[in-house]
Amino acid sequence: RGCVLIGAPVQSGTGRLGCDMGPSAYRAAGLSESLRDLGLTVADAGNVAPAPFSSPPHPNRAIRNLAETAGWTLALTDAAFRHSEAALPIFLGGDHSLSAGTVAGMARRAEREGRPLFLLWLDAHADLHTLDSTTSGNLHGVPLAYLTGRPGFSGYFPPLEAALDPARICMFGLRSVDPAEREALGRGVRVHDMRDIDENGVVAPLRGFLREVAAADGLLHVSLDVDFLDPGIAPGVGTTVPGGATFREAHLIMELLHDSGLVRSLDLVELNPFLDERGRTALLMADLAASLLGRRILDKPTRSY
Ligand code: DIR
Ligand code: MN
Ligand code: MN
Ligand code: MN
Repeated sequence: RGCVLIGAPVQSGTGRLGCDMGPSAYRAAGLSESLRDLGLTVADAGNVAPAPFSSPPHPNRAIRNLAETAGWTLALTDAAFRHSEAALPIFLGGDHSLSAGTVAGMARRAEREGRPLFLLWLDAHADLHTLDSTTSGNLHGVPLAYLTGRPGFSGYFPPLEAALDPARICMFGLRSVDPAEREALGRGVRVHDMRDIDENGVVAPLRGFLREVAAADGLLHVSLDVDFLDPGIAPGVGTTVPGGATFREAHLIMELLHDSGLVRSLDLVELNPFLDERGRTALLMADLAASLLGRRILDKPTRSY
């Protein structure tokens, strides 16, 4: 199975412009070439465009770009489903609202194969706001509430075909949670926040989750938010939070994921090239993708970030 790159220049879900340059930055960082060097077949499907969608005005006046974000969700659900049949899709974001679509499309793929979908969410944030609870109005904060079937999305977002069971979601890197998201976190999501990573590392917790995915014969989708990483190594994102994952913690997660053979699809989200320093965050994210797809330390190109 080869890979297919799919650009998702979504920025309707964030308060800052620049995420629409993400797909270009990954291409300029040589992502295709790095994956080809691993012996993989790599296609580039170009960029997706949002589908037309009309949402009525929402009573929460803080929300911005609702119809546009819903249109992206619709288009990306379709793209994820289509491109995941024969290849491993890598979605080049774009802000994290795009995962409402990519994960919904992978849920349809899993359904089609009669297997459960599991989700690994690597992020400083829980992204569990509903349309009613978001106070920032930035829809990159809502995809997991939509995907788990929380109330209030009906009529505003495309209808969800199958809600994801929170017990099949595993988060790593959490360190910024809004009060309204805390209660939703209690619904069975498996959470390894930064305190947990500091104390226990990433290996045992991740292996535990991967064992469950394997035992259920599941499909695994990985959603990697740039702000999972410490801002010192990944400055190219609009919502930096101190105390993030280190270079080796992040690569080790990717290396373990590769060894598991369970990953079926990947999002690279929240890169804002306008805030980056000479492409270093784009290069790091591209290198993490390469580790997930099989690059080992001894194969690594020498690079200074
Ligand atoms: C905050 C920040 N929880 C919000 N969220 C995200 O605006 O809802 N930042 N996702 O990346
Ligand atoms: Mn996020
Ligand atoms: Mn985040
Ligand atoms: Mn975000």
